[in-house]
Amino acid sequence: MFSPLWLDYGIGKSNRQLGKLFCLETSNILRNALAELRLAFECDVPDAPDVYLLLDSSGEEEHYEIRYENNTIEMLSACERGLFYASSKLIQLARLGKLAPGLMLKEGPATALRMIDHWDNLDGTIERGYAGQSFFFKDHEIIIDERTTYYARTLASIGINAICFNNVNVVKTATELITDRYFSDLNKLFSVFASYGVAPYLSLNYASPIELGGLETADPLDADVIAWWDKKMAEVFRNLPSLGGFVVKADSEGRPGPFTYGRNQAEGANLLGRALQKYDGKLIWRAFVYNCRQDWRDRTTDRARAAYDYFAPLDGKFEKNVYLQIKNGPMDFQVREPVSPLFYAMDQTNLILELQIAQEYTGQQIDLCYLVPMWKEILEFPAKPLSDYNVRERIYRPNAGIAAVANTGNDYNWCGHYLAQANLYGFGRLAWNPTLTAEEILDEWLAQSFNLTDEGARTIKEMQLGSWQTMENYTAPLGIGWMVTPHYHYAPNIDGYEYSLWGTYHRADHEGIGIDRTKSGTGYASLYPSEVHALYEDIETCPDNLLLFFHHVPYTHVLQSGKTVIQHIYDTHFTGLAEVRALRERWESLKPEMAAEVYEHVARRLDRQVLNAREWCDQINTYFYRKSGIADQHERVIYS
Ligand code: GCV
Repeated sequence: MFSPLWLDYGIGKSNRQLGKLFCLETSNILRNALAELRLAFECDVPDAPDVYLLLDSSGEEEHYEIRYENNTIEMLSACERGLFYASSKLIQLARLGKLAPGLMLKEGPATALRMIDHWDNLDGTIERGYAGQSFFFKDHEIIIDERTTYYARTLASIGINAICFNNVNVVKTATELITDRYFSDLNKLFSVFASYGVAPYLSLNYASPIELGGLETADPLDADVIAWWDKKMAEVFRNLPSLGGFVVKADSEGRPGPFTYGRNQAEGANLLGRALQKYDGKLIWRAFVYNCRQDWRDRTTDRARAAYDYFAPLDGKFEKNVYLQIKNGPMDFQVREPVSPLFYAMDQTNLILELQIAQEYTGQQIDLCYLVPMWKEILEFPAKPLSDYNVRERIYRPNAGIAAVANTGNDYNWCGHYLAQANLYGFGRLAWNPTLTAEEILDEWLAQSFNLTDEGARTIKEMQLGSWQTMENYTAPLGIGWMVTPHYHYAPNIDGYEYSLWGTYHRADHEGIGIDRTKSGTGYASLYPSEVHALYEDIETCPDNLLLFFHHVPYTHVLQSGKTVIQHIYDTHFTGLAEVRALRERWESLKPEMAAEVYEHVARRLDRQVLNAREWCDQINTYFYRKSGIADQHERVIYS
């Protein structure tokens, strides 16, 4: 069994009655839309409004209209998926107490592809999974059970329209997902998701021609390789007709790719893009390409530059069905990073923004961290008047999209932490409508997830809203990132990555800290459009929260806040720890109104967060006190 997430229709305003439901067409998606309405409303009630689900080819794909007048509710859309979304909206409005005669609503998603990426392995483990094991794979077999349908419903309820099931690190049996070993079970799995309008995708091993086909090469320009993929795609789509396409991680962290053969990333991606075109398939190619065998002594190679250097010169060179998926920042889902400069350099390429709902570096669903405020900042960067050209404008348009690494597993509560469910909900809602505020999203989620008093809802909302800033306070300071336990990425280890191969350094010595990414350093800052470049290049204008990402400064450097770097480090860490302790205390007030299981579960997570924050606070403060020899102005306890 499992927690209902936000689909417990017993929660929310209770006066929910409809008359008859009419739908002239029939299909799996429409049947599921009707089933959803029947679950959420008491139907066939005399005098209650009748509901019509109507396909109307005049509208835009996935958009819908709801009209409630003369005791009739009409829902119109050009496609079946749109009618499912309209039904979900009707349910949401009713649960929030906002469904009333006179309602006229026209809505549609802001971007075409709204995707969830699972990093599930076929043995049942999940890479960077913090909520149990996979509910798609176990012991190299595919699982189809009550969670399958429930999850498809859940995703569709927030407008997600694509899912990739397996880890982008495709190894061992996962390579065989495109063989007849798995076709039959995959087809069953896919049809569940397709019946909710969620297009199924798989991650692909670039070396498949070698590993499956027995060829000696996977060179994208080799005629035998091209022929092998053509034949393979014919076989795959014959067996998996609902497949939306593939996601590929190539030339990254040990995965094979075109670089092995002296080919560039466009040549590598286009091989697969072309093979997919006949089937209307999409090829999603990840831009997370960098040298993960760097020498820490080398100060000229900058991991932050890598994706830009590889991909920006290739703008306009990708096939029309190839999508480039770019992580939000140039490093890797840190609590604070600048936005990747690639978003401003590839106007002629289909782009997907990749976020991570899984909290790999942001508390692993043990620590509370509501990520929607971070995602909103990313989407809106750079703010006007700095530039008209923000990330949102690049990805909320046709032939573009937004994807995120899932935070779900087979834990009872799906997400490891009950309050981390808000991140899954928030991702879907933001993908649909980026103008929603972080608060509005929480209001919706709370009203559909728990029966709370106004005070209870306000408490959780405030806890969630401040949680990202709190985490930034008690972890790596001023945009420097990392300082985590290598490999696991939870808990502090300040020098853990300092002498490693991964290109993730803080360069702290007794005088100062930070990476010089200006023209006197790696030059990374110059990869941004000119106004943004100027902002970051100049130590006086560089925002405090990214200062150490762009500049190496003495501990005595005075920030825009008026504090020195060292005093900022001490202050934010003491504050962060105090904030986490306050979160733990605030949670006590929820005890009378939360189900005991939920209350206890979150309380235990917050206990662990207090320990984690204390460790971060003390280790960071001690480390920098030892390095700098500068005392805390407020003489708080620093364990020297
Ligand atoms: C799937 C980071 C993670 C890896 C992940 C990789 C990626 O490096 O730590 O576990 O691998 O990102 O996004 O491909």
